[in-house]
Amino acid sequence: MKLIAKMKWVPALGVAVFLNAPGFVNMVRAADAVAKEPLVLELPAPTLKGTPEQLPEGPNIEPNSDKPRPAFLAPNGVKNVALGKTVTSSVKPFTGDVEQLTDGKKEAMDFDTVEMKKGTQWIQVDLGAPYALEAIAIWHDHRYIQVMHDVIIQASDDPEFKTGVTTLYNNDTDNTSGLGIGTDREYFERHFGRVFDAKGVKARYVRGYTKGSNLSALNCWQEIEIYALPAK
Ligand SMILES: [Ca+2]
Ligand SMILES: [Ca+2]
Repeated sequence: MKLIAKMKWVPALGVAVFLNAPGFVNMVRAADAVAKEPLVLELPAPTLKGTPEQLPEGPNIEPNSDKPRPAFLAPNGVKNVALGKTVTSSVKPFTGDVEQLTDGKKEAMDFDTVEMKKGTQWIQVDLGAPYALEAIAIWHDHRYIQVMHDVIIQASDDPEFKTGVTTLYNNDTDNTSGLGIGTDREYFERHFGRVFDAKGVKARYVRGYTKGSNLSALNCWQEIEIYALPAK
C-alpha cells in the first residue's frame, strides 16, 4: 500500500507520522523542545512606604514601574529547590540570619530583611545536589523603592566559586566589585521580585552579590528562589 510506505515510526513521539505531511518537521521540533509555561511567583504585598520623589535614572537603570514585567517562561515542572536549603554569606549579618533567605517569607518588613555590612558582599545557596537551574527569583529589599548596586548572580559546582563559574547576571558596569564589567542594567526593587534567566545551567551552588543601593551602603536580602529541574 502506497500510504503505509510513506509512514515512519518515530520512537521519540511514540507514533507513526506521515513523512510527506507538511507538518512533520515542525512536529518533531515541537517534541524535542521542552514545553514552557509562565513562572508563577507567590508575591508579597507592596511596600507601604510609597515612591521617593527623587529616583535614580540613567541609561543603565530601568525606569521604575508599578507594572509587573512579562512573565518568565520556564520549563514545565520546575520547582523552587532553594526552599529550606542552607545559605552562607561573606559576612555574618547584623540583622536577621541567612536562614531567612530561603524561608519563603519576603514581606516588606524589617523582620523579613537580613542586613549585612557595607562593601561587596555575597550570599550563597547550597542546593545539596546539582540541578538544572532555569530561573532565579530574588527579593533583596523591597521595603524601599531603590536600586541595588553590583547585582551579580553566579552558579557553580565549586563551593569556593574558583572554577566552573557561570555568571547569569552582572550589572556592575564600572567593575567596582572586581568580578568583571557587567553589561546588565540596574533595576528598581519592587514586590514583584526579579526573575533572572538561569539558562538551564547545571550547578549545586548559587551565589548572589550586591554592593549597597542608592539609598544605603548596607547589603539587604529577603528571599532567593531557585526554580530548577533534576539534573540529568
Ligand atoms: Ca525570607
Ligand atoms: Ca559598581
